[in-house]
Amino acid sequence: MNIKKIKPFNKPIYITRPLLPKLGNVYKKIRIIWSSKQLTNFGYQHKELEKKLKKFLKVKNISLFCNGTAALESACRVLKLSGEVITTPFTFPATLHALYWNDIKPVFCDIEKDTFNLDPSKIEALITSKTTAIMPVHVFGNPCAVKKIKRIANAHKLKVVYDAAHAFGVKVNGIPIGNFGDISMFSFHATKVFHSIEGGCLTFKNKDLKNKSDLVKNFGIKNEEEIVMPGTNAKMNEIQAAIGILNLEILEGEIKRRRFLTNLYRNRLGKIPGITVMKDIPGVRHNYCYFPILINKNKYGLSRDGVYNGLKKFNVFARKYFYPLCSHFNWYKSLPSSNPKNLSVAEKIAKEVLCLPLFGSLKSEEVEKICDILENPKTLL
Ligand code: T4K
Repeated sequence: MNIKKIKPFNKPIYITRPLLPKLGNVYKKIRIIWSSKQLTNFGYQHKELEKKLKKFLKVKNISLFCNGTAALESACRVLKLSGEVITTPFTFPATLHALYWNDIKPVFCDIEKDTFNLDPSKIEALITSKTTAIMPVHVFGNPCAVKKIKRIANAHKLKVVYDAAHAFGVKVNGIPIGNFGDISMFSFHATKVFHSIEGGCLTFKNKDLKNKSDLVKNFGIKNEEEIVMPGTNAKMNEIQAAIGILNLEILEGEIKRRRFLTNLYRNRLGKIPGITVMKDIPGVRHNYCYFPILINKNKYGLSRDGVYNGLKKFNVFARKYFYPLCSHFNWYKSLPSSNPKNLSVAEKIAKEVLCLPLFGSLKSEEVEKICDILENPKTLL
């Protein structure tokens, strides 16, 4: 096969670029905030965003946060989780950090090879008398096996906290994803499909959990004279909330564009031996937050790391989400559940996965060119 001569991109192509509302609309919002002089502590923008998100996510209760990590840490606190929590090693470090800062020991469970999510058939064997909860992650926005996880949690009286950082706007058989488990956490970081620069939220069925969570994020202050619990400061400010409101208005266009680009990638890369692309799951409304591929070194002729480094020469900055596994962190690697033998699927996927650039302002020609580069592994050498 002839190797096509392909020139590097003349500007870096990153894994993502943030959704940006029109600057004129941002100015208008800033003018309103400036004239109100209320910059944080539950002002008008905060209230508006909370109302709009509750409607958009179709959840009973919601509490906004300054970021997703603080939200997840607070979720553990309001549920009083302790002892051991069963979770996945194939996630961003923040999932595990939320447990660490609550003095909770993670128990790592292997993942499914098709969704990269916690494998429900392996959860029960890990439950002990110390287990208080399951913390699954909807990795890359693919929903976890929510029904099976619910059945296991009910049978063993465990709480379920979903790390839904990637899953904003996802639905399972018409049910918006924030309705599963006791609590779900969404991240609104600039790299997410929907964002407020930094930010996040918790969603709950139980109003009491929302009330507690509203207290926890504001130092435990009930009123000027009553501090009812030890809290933290994890509030979303007015500028974050205003950006969230503006981005919510343009989100559908972003998801539509990402779906188009995802299909462009899938049509081209799905035909290349050694490259596996993920498919849409029947009954799921996806948000197309990431475009992960798996690279089988033997069949493709080049390793994942070879592709990652090769793409850099073309000014393409793909990311190895999620490598290394969290079970490899120094402070976790000696746990019995970190034994690679018990995490064989996660170990394999972490070595093969690569997320390619995907964002609304990415051009079709840029996706086509990335596919041209990947079509022949020798191009990457
Ligand atoms: N749980 C899960 C499963 C998560 O994935 C995350 C966060 C969390 C919990 C915690 O939620 P937060 O506390 O963050 O709300 C990024 C994000 O910082 C992080 O939010 C995200 N997951 C993770 C998957 O990705 P990095 O270290 O890879 O980001 P960084 O700075 O290398 O950015 C990636 C690329 O994005 C850059 O190369 C360029 C582009 N970019 C980035 C930023 C920040 C921009 O174009 N503009 C920007 O402002 O972690």
